[in-house]
Amino acid sequence: MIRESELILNPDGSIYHLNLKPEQVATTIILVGDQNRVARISAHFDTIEHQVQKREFCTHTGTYKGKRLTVISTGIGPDNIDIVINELDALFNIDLETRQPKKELTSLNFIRFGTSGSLQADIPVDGFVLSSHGLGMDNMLHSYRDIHQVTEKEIEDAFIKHTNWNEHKGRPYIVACGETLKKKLLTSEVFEGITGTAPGFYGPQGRVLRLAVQDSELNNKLHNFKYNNFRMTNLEMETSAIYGLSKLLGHQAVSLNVIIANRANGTFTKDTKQAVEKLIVFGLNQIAKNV
Ligand code: R1P
Repeated sequence: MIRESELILNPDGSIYHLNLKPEQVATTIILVGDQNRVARISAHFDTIEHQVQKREFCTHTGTYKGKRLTVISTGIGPDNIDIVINELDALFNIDLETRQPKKELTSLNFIRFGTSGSLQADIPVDGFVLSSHGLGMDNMLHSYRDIHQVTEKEIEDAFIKHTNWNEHKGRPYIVACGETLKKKLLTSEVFEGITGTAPGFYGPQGRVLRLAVQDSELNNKLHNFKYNNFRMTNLEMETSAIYGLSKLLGHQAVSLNVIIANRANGTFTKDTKQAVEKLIVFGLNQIAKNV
């Protein structure tokens, strides 16, 4: 039995941070960073059956073209992903009455609709990137025991060597996307590659305002890193954590990002709202058709 201090429920029986009960969540879940993006996605739904918000975690569940979907905001960063994926998994795979893991597990689909910075000049602002892998520079996954079962050690070692990675920043971890889900979402208009997940927006992504960074060449090294047919396409703050926890828990995850900044040529999208809207329309249609 999982104790009350470990699996925290609110007085109404909902799970602690997300404020959700099992019947309020669909098995296909869209994850976004920005809480205001949730209503922009559910504005496309045919119906909305449930809405709730606690802190940065805003959730709408409804149907799109007849398919039941949940969209939830994670806020920024891998630490929030730890909360969101664990609590969503618990809603399906732990009996909240008996506080025991269920014998029959439900596998969920997690699809991130995010914004991101491109590391390659030929992946332009307003373009879409599907993350073949999440490359975590954030350390979150190292708190879990069995990560070697889901991480790609050979690519990690090649990356550590290529970047001369500073061990004080912890070992980068790499996890592949959910292959079955990827096949349902990828089209020829989407770039594919390794997405770097950073534990911060400025220094951890090589942005210098007033503080010097530990490795001023890091973004160049990321730009040049290749492994077999894959290169690093983009940088953001959630994908590796989503991929790592999803795989450990037996779920499928794919991250789709629209590029709003191009770090290689210094450009920024003319209209962030429009760029995100384009991704929403593309992503929802792919889900309705194929997932
Ligand atoms: C930083 O501005 C935030 O934007 C990106 C990063 O991953 C980080 O969360 O994604 P979202 O627009 O999905 O939040």
